[in-house]
Amino acid sequence: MKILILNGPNLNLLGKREPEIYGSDTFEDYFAKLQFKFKDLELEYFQSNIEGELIGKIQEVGFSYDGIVLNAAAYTHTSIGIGDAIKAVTTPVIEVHISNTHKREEFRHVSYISPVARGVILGFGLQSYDLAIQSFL
Ligand code: CA2
Repeated sequence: MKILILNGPNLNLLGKREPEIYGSDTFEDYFAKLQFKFKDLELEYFQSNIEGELIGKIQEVGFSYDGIVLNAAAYTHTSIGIGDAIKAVTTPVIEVHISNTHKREEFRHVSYISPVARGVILGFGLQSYDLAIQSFL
């Protein structure tokens, strides 16, 4: 089973800035733990700060992979383009967030991903990604 973990803008700063909100692990460290835990899965990780690159990656894998775990970060709240890409592909997408966006500013309560995602997992820290992977098993 092939699953892509796709992270959006600024998530490359995980573990380096704002640990009180996002924790102190880098995503690379956490990804290694996921690969160890889910040895039978082919996990791939891609991060970009560029909306078009995220859309390109969704199109690239979206007809062949078994799942996409997507944290579109700030683009969650703005990107009709990412929402349209998810709608256009056949691979199911689970939307994840590290923080509980509903406990935060009102602009984070809106998601262009949720209406086209298979499901949404948020507020469990990095464990949100683990839970999303489990939903494909
Ligand atoms: O809680 C989440 O996972 C978010 O997707 C994170 C986004 C935010 O815009 C969403 O509303 C919720 C922000 C990602 C920024 O990540 C940073 C990590 C470390 C330091 C600074 C930013």
